[in-house]
Amino acid sequence: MNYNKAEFVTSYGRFSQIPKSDRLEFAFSGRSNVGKSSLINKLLNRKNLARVSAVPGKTVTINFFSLENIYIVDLPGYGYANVSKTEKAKWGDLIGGYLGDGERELALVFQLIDMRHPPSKDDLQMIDYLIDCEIPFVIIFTKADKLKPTARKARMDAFRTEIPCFEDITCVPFSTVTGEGVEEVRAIIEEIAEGAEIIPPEECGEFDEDFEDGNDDTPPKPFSGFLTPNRRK
Ligand SMILES: Nc1nc2c(ncn2[C@@H]2O[C@H](COP(=O)(O)OP(=O)(O)OP(=O)(O)O)[C@@H](O)[C@H]2O)c(=O)[nH]1
Ligand SMILES: [Mg+2]
Repeated sequence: MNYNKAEFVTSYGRFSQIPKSDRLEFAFSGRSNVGKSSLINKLLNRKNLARVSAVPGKTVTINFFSLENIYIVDLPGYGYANVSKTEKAKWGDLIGGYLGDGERELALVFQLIDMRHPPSKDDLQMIDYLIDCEIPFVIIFTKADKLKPTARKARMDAFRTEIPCFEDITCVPFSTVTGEGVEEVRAIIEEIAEGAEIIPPEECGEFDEDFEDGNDDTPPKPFSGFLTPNRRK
C-alpha cells in the first residue's frame, strides 16, 4: 500500500451528511488530544494532512482520508471538559451515528489511549461499547516516547487490570516521535485491506476439513480477528 498517496476527502459535521460506505473504513477513536490526527499524519507520511489541534476539542467533525482502496477516518475527540452542550450533542450524533451504523464497511476501530495515564471513564465506556456492539478494534497506546522504561512497564502492567478483556485485545504501543508502532499499524491495515474477505465466525475453521491435499488453490484466509470475541457478525 502506498502511504504517500493519501488524500484528504471531506469533513462531515453531521452524521446525516455522511454518504454510504463504498469501501472499507478504518476509524481512529480516542479522547481529545490523545494523538489521533498526529498518528494519522505519521501513518500517511504527512506533516499536516490531518490537522493537529493546538486547542483540543474545538472541531467536532469526522474527517475522511482516502488511501488506495480504503478510507482512514479521523473521529472527533471526546472527553474535553470545556465544551458546550451543543458541541456534546453534535459529538453524540456523529460518533453514535457513525459507530452505530451497522451498514458501514467499518473494518476496524483503532482505539487510542494515552500510555501515560489510566484509561478515562470515557475511554472505558468506548471500549465497552465496541465490545458490546461487536465492532473489531485494536488499542493503540499513544505518546510512548514520553515514558521511561520503568514507568512504561508499570503502566502496561496496570492496563492489564484496568482494561476489560485485555488479554484478547491486540495492543500497539505508538509514538509519533520515535516512529514506534507505525509499521505495526500499517501491517494491521494491510492485512485486512488486502485479505479483504471477512469470513463469519461460524464459517471459520471449516476449510480445514474441506481442503484437500494436493489442491493448489490457496484456501480462503479467515480474518484473523484482532479481538476474536467481538468479531463483527
Ligand atoms: N511526545 C508526543 N506528542 C504527541 C504524540 N502524538 C501526539 N502528540 C501531541 O499531542 C497533541 C495532540 O495531538 P492531536 O493529534 O491533535 O490529538 P487528537 O487526538 O487529534 O486531538 P483532537 O483532534 O482534539 O481530538 C499535539 O500537541 C501533538 O503534537 C506522540 O506520540 N508523542
Ligand atoms: Mg485531531
